[in-house]
Amino acid sequence: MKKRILVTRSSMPPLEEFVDEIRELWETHWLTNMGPKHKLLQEELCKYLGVERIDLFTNGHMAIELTLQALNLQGEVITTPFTFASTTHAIVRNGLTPVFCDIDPVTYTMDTEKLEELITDRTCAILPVHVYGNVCNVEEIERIARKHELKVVYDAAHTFGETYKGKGIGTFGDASCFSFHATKAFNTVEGGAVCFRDEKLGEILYDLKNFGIHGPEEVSAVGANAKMNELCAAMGLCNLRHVDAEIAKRGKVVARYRSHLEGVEGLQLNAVQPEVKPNHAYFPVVFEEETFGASRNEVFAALAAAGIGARKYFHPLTNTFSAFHGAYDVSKTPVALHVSRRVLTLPLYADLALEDVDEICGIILGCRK
Ligand code: T4K
Repeated sequence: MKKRILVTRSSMPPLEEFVDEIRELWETHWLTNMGPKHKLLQEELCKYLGVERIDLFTNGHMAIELTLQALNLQGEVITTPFTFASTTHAIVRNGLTPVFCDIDPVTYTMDTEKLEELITDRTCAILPVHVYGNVCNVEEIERIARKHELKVVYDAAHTFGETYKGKGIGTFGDASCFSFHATKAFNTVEGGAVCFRDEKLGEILYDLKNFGIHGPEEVSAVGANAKMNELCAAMGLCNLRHVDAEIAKRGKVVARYRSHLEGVEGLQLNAVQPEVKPNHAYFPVVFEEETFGASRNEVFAALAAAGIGARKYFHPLTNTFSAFHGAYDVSKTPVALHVSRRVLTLPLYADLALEDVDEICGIILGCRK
């Protein structure tokens, strides 16, 4: 059966608004390489995200990969395997060694109780993930990083617009890397950004995203091409005007899911973090077969049969990818393994009809034996 409801659907501005936004590009012929739209989006995002410094990239992955390169790291980076391929790939593609810390069973973010024991004299950085928009234990990570003089780079791909204790989420760590992919709460079609503390780091990042070109006659680093183009920046400028409304609509969808699923035995819904202003990026549910009466895979199949495309974000764990040829011992991250075998991310986007949520929940609850 053809899927009628997918796990998400890109937010898009009214077509006329986008056409108006890009009209001047047809006059100037300036399409990329840090043009006026790029500059304006940077300024607008600094205000919206409550950060001082930001740079834009082609995508969230290059934001992470080039940040690690810019920090000139060597050795081991402590991270979590309960994430998208990008996080671990960014480490490995920099010639660094990922060391996997287990996750907290409630927030699915790095379990800071297990972090310090993984630090060795080869550790250079920590790369925690605010997975599903759940904010990591930033205070404890900061304390441990300071004590051991480690860099902290957050994978903030899922946390656009969130605040923790009133502070923009991009203000934590040495850098925070956002994704503006089409599937995210805020998108620039493809895109990403790095918020950073140190101006020097920003200067290096700026060069690295443009081949390492430092001046008209100087190439001082082996960079990549990771510049956000003007059409993507224009999409960002339009989407930014609507993002609060889109997030509010997502919040209504989440509330409807909770009205059906909260308190059902054997289901663990995503944590509500009282000090976080959420962006409702994802709606993950963990299914405990013994108490719920159906497994994650059974629910997944029942939804698929009804044309509903839930996703197993994040399964498999990155430390089990065949790309790594068994290099990592998954038994060291048992909580992550437990969650990844049981989690299903339910459809969530601004215009998802509440009646569709009712139907999805009906199918889920109907799976119980
Ligand atoms: N770190 C983390 C923790 C991440 O989750 C990600 C990306 C990154 C880093 C890297 O950021 P980017 O380099 O991607 O900016 C999707 C996204 O491609 C990816 O951005 C995202 N995480 C990941 C969790 O999900 P897929 O393979 O599941 O995408 P796909 O093509 O199956 O799309 C999912 C659904 O979204 C579709 O069923 C329908 C909808 N959709 C998709 C596209 C492409 C749209 O409505 N419009 C679209 O244009 O990876």
